[in-house]
Amino acid sequence: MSNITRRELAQSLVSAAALGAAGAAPIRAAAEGAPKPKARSFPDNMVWGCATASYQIEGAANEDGRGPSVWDTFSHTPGKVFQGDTGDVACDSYHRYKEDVQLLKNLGVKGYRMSISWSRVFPSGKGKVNQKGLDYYNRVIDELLANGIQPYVTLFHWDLPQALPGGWQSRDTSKAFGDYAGFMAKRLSDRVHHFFTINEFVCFTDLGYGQGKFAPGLQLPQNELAQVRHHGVLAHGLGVQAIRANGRSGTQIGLAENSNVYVPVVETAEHIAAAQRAHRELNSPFITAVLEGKYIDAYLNAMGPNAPKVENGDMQIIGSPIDFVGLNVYTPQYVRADSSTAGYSVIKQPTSFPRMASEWLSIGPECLYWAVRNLVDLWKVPAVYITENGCSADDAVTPDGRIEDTDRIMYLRNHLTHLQRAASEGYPVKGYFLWSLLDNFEWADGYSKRFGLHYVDFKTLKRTPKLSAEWYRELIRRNALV
Ligand code: PNW
Repeated sequence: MSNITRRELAQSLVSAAALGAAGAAPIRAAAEGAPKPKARSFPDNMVWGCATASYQIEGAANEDGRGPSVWDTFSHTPGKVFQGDTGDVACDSYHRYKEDVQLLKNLGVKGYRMSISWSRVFPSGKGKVNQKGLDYYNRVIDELLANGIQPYVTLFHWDLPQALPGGWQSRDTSKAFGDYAGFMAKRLSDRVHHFFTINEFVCFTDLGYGQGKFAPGLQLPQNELAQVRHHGVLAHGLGVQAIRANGRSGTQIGLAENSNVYVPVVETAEHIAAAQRAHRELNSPFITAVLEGKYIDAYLNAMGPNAPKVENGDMQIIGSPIDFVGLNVYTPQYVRADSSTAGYSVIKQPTSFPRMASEWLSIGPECLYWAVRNLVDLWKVPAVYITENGCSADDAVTPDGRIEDTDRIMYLRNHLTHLQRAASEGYPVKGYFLWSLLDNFEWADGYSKRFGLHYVDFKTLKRTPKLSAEWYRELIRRNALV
């Protein structure tokens, strides 16, 4: 106390008094129904939306000529997915897509992020096209547009055609992805203006081929895993080039990536710089490689003899210019500056750190702000979409059929407060896609974890809007925090 001078104390009292005087007016104005102060608003052209993915919602796994994907094989392998759940039926969106478009319309969203099942369109991953599979996506896209909703299309959300030999261990899969991406751009870019090449590299590479928790369930040694990652980013680059070559001019191309988000422990210059450095170095196999067109020394040194084998021209392909970056943001990692060689360290979360219903989903809403800020400060990205954010919750149905998910609203409200901060500081936030429209097949957790704004009864497939759907509709209507 004695270190605070009288002058400082007096000054803070003066400013508190001034705030009090100025503060009186807005309180009256709000009570009179005046517009919300700008401080809570989002940019005028903000695209509000919801996100889903093909294998998680479509079902109809064996219909109209769809070929199996690695997730069909994996989910049908005993012991791989919670209680043996599969995506055979999922939310049956294949047949109920019109109803789902009405759910979107009722929310008032401008955009819908959906993914294409590669093996529905190319049952063998390449070669002969399955017209009936393509027709399904034409119907969905036309239905969205007829309801004033723009489709934002992800080309690969983990459901790799089973028929591709070697999966992502093979470089040919990257080439097959490029061909498929070019084909889809040719067929859809008259109506689809935004494409995401690939969703979340780390999940289908490290979780699929390293830890074995996701399809195809392998546990490869480090050098082979590094090659799988390399084929993932190479596929992205080939996809970007193919969409540019085959899509209409003006088609916007990006990816949907879940970079680790490094949050400075305290907002001081040194911790902010440390978090930014961690962001670049600890995301080096993926977003750093894509945006810099190289594997930085931090990655190559860490991998040593296990570093990926890179062919001539690969890095240029991987670094092909993109129009925007999509970020899937769920959890924070806290970083502080220190005197180690790296100059920073990532702090272990205490066991009491709050979480949502999924074990991995710790709650640190400021991660939404730092995800955007680190990305844009590091690489001057011109446009950012939040392509996923949302949470699992222990949703219960009341006797009169309501789902009062106040915890999900808490999660979303707090995250969006930090997105609003990023936008109001001038970071180029263009849109937000909430994960997810519906409860759905949550990968290895099967149907046990619910992320939807709409509750799905997996026996009847009935959809019921949760309280969070009502809340999101109001936020969209105001284009401001609620
Ligand atoms: C993302 N983790 O996956 C996916 O893009 C969605 O398909 C998925 O349903 C959603 O987030 C919710 O999980 C993740 O273990 C899966 O850290 C697992 C993790 C992160 C993201």
